Amino acid sequence: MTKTQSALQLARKAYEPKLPKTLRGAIEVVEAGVTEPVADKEELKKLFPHTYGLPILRFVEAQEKKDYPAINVGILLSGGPAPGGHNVISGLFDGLKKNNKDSRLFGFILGPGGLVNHEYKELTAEMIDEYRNTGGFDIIGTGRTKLEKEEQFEKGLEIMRELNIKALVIVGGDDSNTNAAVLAEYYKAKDAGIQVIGCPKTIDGDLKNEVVETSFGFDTACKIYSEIIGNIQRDCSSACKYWHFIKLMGRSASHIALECALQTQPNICIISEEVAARNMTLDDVVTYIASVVAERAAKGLNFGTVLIPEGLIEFIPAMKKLIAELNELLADSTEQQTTKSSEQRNWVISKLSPENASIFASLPESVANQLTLDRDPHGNVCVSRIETEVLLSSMVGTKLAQWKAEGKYVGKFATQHHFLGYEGRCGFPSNYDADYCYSLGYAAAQLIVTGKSGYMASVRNTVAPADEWIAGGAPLSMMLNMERRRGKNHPVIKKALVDLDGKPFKTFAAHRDKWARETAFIYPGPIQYFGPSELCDRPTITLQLEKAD
Ligand code: FBP
Repeated sequence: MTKTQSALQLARKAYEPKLPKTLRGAIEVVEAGVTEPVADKEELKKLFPHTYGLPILRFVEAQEKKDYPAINVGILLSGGPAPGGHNVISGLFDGLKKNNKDSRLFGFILGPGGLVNHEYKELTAEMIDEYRNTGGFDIIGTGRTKLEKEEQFEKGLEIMRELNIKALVIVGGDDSNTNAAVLAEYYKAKDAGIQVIGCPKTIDGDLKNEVVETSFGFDTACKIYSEIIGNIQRDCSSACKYWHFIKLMGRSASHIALECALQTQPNICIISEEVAARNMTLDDVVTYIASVVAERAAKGLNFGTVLIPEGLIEFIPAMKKLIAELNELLADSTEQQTTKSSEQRNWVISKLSPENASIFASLPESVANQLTLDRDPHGNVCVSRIETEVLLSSMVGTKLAQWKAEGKYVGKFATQHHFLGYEGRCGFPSNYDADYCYSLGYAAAQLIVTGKSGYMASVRNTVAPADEWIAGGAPLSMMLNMERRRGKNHPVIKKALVDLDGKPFKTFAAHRDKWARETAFIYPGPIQYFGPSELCDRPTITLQLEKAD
């Protein structure tokens, strides 16, 4: 039985993603000079002897089309979904077929686990056509298995040899592209004949550098969240009775919160990176929010919006130290931990340093418990499960009650809580993400047919019309540095945090006091897919500001 499809799904099927001019005809590769990683050069040179120092690649129009042999390629989607993944697959498929119609594409099921467990399906034209320009990763699914053990690499090799696969595309965030870098090095060192290409995905927007200007999905997710924030703000300024505390996904970096603030002009937006740079305590953050609430209340405005990045807790310096010690303790500990949460709490307190033990003991029980929950396979705290919006609003409530008793505040403080996360990760990709992802997939195909490995597909200059986008490849090794994970030093791709000297933050900082005092809300409305380019193809404000120079 054919599945019922929505009117938009049917209409989007017909959408033809825009490709850069240089990818449309015959293509040639141009190499720039050798590259170096951002830090820890000597250590990384030793760990990645075969893929260290590769040149940046750029595709240009060629005079004549080259013939490439048919090739079998595998693809896997890794980590959280992000709008546009299906277009990476369709761009890769079309790019491979353009070079040789006998090339084949295999998808590994549920992420890296599918490669290791030999679960796959061949992706045919009919299957891919069903998913063009749709959100989600459901064509093959995704997972967070970390590829780190030699036996996993060997299991992968086994199935790829069986399917005669010569290249593997790993679509993921910083951790998954770290996997891609490690795998590329391993297969090159072994002369296994398998190329590995990464692709920058994550709604978090923290996988970017001089050659990768954004990760796909960030654009759509921010537009979806901004639509919802705008709707909440309109309700807020209609009913005039609630303070809305809105937590936004984004694991570590505050790019999503910042972009949504630029799109919607809330009364308050906390930027974790600023909290860390200013060495702020939890109480400082609470006092700042309470002051804005009190200032507005004095003018009779007992309503407003507060945007909170989900990673905030980890950026408060004292909390960061606590989490680092908890990570080591929970990674190393072989001691039996009891299941009752009060006993678990006491056990943790008894093991922590006195300074961290006292902070841990002072936290509300629910937050303390959330901090000791299982880590993800990469050793990260599952920040999306920590209810920071509830923690902050209750602490603000307590502070305001104190101020009221002291006669410093007169007003009403009623709250609503929201967590915007999963509702933005699988939306229909915006035109920007649909075009960007299709181009990334197409660029990956070109890297593969030209024999490259250890590269991330890259498409730049995306604030310009798609015609002028610059496609190529960025060496994964240039993005690595050494970081402490689960109690040990590991090579990982450096996360791009919000740059406090960058234009997006400075623009926000220049306006936030006005947005706090006044009600200057903006209502972005839903993503537009059909209509004039200025309405439908516009990139994020973050990207526009970053590229404005
Ligand atoms: P990726 O970095 O894998 O793209 O994950 C993004 C993200 O949505 C984060 O914003 C969030 O903290 C996390 O995934 C939630 O993970 P999960 O899907 O496992 O609940």
